[in-house]
Amino acid sequence: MFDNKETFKSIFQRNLVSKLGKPLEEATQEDVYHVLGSMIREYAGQDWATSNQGFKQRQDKQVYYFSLEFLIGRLLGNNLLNVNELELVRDSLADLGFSLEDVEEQEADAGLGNGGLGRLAACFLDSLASLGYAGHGCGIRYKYGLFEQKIINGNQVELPDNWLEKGNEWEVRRPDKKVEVKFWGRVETQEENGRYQFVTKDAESVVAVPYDVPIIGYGHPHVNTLRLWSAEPKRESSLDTPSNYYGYLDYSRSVESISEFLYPDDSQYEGKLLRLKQQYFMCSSGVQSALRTFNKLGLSYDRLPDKVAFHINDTHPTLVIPELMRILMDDQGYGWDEAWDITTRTVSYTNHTTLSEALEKWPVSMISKLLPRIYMIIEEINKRFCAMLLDRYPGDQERITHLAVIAHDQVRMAHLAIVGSHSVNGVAALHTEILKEREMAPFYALYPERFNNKTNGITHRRWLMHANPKLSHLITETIGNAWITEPGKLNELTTVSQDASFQEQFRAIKRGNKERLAAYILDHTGTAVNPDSIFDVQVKRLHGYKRQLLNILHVMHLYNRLKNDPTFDIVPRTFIFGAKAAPSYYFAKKIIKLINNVASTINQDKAVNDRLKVFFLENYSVSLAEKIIPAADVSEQISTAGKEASGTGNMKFMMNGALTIGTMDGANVEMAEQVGEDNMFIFGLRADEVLNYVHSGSYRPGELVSQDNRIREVVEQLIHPGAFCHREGEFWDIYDSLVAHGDEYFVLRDFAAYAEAHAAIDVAYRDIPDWTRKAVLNTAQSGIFSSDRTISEYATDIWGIEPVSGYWKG
Ligand code: 26V
Repeated sequence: MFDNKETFKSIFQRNLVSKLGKPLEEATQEDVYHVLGSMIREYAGQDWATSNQGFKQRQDKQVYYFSLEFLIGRLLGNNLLNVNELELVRDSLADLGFSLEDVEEQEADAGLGNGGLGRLAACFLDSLASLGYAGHGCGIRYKYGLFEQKIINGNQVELPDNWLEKGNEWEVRRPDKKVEVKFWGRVETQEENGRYQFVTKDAESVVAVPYDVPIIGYGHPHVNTLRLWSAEPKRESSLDTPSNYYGYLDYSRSVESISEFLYPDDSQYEGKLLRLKQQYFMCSSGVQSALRTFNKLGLSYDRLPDKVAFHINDTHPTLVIPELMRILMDDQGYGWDEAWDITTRTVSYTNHTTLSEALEKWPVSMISKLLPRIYMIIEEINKRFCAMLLDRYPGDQERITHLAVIAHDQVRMAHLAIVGSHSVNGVAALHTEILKEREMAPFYALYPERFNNKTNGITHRRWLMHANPKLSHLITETIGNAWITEPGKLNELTTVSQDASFQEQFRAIKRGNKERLAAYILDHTGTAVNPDSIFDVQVKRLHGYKRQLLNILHVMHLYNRLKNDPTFDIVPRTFIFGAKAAPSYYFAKKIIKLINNVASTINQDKAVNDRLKVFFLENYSVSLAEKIIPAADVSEQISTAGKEASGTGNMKFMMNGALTIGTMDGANVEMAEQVGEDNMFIFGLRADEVLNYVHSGSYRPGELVSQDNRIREVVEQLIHPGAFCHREGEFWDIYDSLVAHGDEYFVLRDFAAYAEAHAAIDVAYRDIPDWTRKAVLNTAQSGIFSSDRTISEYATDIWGIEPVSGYWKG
């Protein structure tokens, strides 16, 4: 791209003048960010056009990954990495008096997602482009991303995330590619030549305008598209009377609200009309736009499944199924059976959770009014599906009601997604087993060939090469650079895991990352951190099943011991938390408050704060994760077994050489298979044991409270004013959830095992060479968790595609 530093510097300065009218001396860091970003975007534009032409000429099958969430984070550093200009730009900017790291800080995170599901979609985009697949994202350009979290007096406060305030260098508005999406109205049936035609009358039209973001592949000129849709009002010509004009303003505001904000709830379904509108808006726009591209090939729609795959990320985009049926039947004239065959062969679906409270069920009254034609189609899908079931299970009405797509006046989106697609996958081996054997067992009995597992992955380009450049260099110096394109080769590090000089360098890098995080913490909290302490980190969304509560109760216990037992000797430990709670999730917010109370008491207590410190870092986000994860020694992955579908943070920590303390849940199970249980700290109930307790109803947390002094002491501290509880009953709700309401997440049941695992960490950390060996082995065995592996599996097993261009080996 730039031949050398001098060329870069002169092009850069020219752009500074032409774009901002500023000479170098007057440029701010923000100016540098904007100019550099626009240069990279424009440069990628060439390859983008070439990639698109290539797709068309070769008639490559296109994958469209539909997701309500893409948690991208920042793009500057990653794009520089992928176009292979990171070093040159860093050095050149340094010559000009700027630090690339500081310039990167100017970019707002694209926080268009809640957590794991949205971040997975972003990792997948990076892998699709880097492996040279024709695979694109389809989502919504929310004006406001996930809220910004502030902690005030220990409580979470949400502020709007106005991420577009300073503009977005990466997007291109494409008004020429707009489509129209229709809501409300009524369906009229007309008979034409003996065939029924369905026409929706008096519908409200919304214009969907795409904003395209180039997704640049690593090391070769392959650029895919993330197409984010924005809702705009349709301009009517007859606004001549004042009442019409005010009516138009109302309409216009209601339209714009569709792409206004991302719903900040995860794992908690709420039947909000606006959310349903968002879903259909995205599905309809994406399907129409993909079919427009397909149309240019001049092929029959019979060939659609050979040329197009629609993948739906969780059930949120399930309306892709009836929308495709609608277009095939109403616009293309297909009969039901042919349209159904084409649709099911085109669509595939990933399940991301078995939590029943997250399952989407839309009220029939809502869907049928908002989307009358779509609802008719869903009804017909349900009718035919139930008829098939009746044939198979005659008289078994109970089973049929249990499986139906529509029952009890609700449309069950997961059922619609399974029935209407050719592939259903879970996101880790254990999760897929639970789907097959438990949650979706009756569907598995019907369609065993549809179910498959695709264990999640993370892009090692963002999470290792970009987040931890020094470790990446050390790895390359040691085993060569083949691991970059074949991350499985990280396992060649196994041979140096005990090499003293390698270990020393590995540790120095971790230490440097810890110093950097310590500086961040000091800057943001005013409290100093000892970089020689064990950095023990739990960062993820706040949810009961993720058990941040188990972690903080154990910290409270450590504090109690340090205060009461003068012989208690521990390696200094710094516990770090980061988590956003859904704004309406009362219990989760109480846990944030508890963590902050504990942090403030411990950090101020001179009797312990040389050995124990606790931090809650506010506004956990992708860019903060990139600072925290490379600095971690211990990774907390402690969900109630059977509840965490996969987890992906677990993989990021592993890749960066942290040791996991975790339950046998989600992908932790496969991590243990890779690295060996000796190199992790596995504890707690297994998924089948949890299930047995649930079935038998035999778990009695109250007994643990009376039997175990440690537990009794900490649960009492939740309600009696003292070190952690500032007023009588401050944490009654937490106390009750554990003691009176049966401790749904088995926090107390796993407490003893968890404390034991922590004690084992304390012992293990004292043997520095052996700890380092384990850490190196974790990095070495993490390659399989690259999303490149995951995406290759989706490509082969689900989408039936091959790379259309290969890595550039230059
Ligand atoms: C659910 C809902 C429910 C309705 C309201 C809006 C909303 C928004 C997001 C979600 C997603 C919940 C599912 C989810 O995020 N699952 C996570 O997916 C990760 C990627 O597969 C996986 O690693 C995590 O274990 C899983 O919890």
